[in-house]
Amino acid sequence: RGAALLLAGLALAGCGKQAETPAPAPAPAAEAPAAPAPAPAKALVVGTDAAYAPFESQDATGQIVGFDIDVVTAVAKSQGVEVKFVNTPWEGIFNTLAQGDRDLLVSAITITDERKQTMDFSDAYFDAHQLIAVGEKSKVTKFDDLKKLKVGVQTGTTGDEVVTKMLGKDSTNIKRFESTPLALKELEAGGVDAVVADNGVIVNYVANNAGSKFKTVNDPSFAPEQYGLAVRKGNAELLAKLNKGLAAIKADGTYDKIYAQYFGAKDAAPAAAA
Ligand code: LYS
Repeated sequence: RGAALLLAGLALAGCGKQAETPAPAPAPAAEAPAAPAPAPAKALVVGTDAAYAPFESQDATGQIVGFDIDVVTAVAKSQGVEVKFVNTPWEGIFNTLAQGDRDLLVSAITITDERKQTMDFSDAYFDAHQLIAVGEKSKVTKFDDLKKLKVGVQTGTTGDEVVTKMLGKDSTNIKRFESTPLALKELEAGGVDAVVADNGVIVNYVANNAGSKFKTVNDPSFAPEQYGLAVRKGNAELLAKLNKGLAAIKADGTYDKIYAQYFGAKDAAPAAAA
């Protein structure tokens, strides 16, 4: 009798085991394709390093805002395309474009011959130049005065380039930061004597951080720079659209409106024409 119970138990256990491994449920039949209405065009993915106010930054709610964002949004609207902005760290931003993770980049990117080797640029949409930020009591009056000082820059920027040229490639006095605000924070903390970065972002920082006690120093040796939208090398179709859009928003006053919102009214000179 004991053996019979044992057998019964084994049989049950066997059943249980079987029940534990049911055959996989058949996958639900694929939905029949929807009516052949044209699918809405996929939004262009726009990479931007949102740590560069007033060009691109995150507001209190985490939304990406700024001059660059408004310009690209207006360009896209004029061309009837959707855009989606994705916060993308500066270091590696060009790779995200090359690899196809982003369709275009807007990030206060200076058009340079070196970058043109690996990407294509739209017509210029903004004029810029380097600017020096120093403590308000600093004796620095020109770029040359930085030669023996500790200088903060954002890695891989045109600011990094000019400072590297001035101080020498192997200078241990160059402190490289992931973002320009971090470099400026370090200037505030006294860890560097100066920061060299784009004029717009330095002027904005000084204006919004009264406690920073900085002054700015310009130098005639700083070359004029121009920002462009970057697309993958050879993406002529998108490039043409962007240039058409830029021309349209410049022609209809949209660009000037956006510009005035961030930088005040432009002077009468038709300098906006790229
Ligand atoms: N315009 C400079 C450059 O292209 C600085 C860009 C930094 C953007 N976060 O190198």
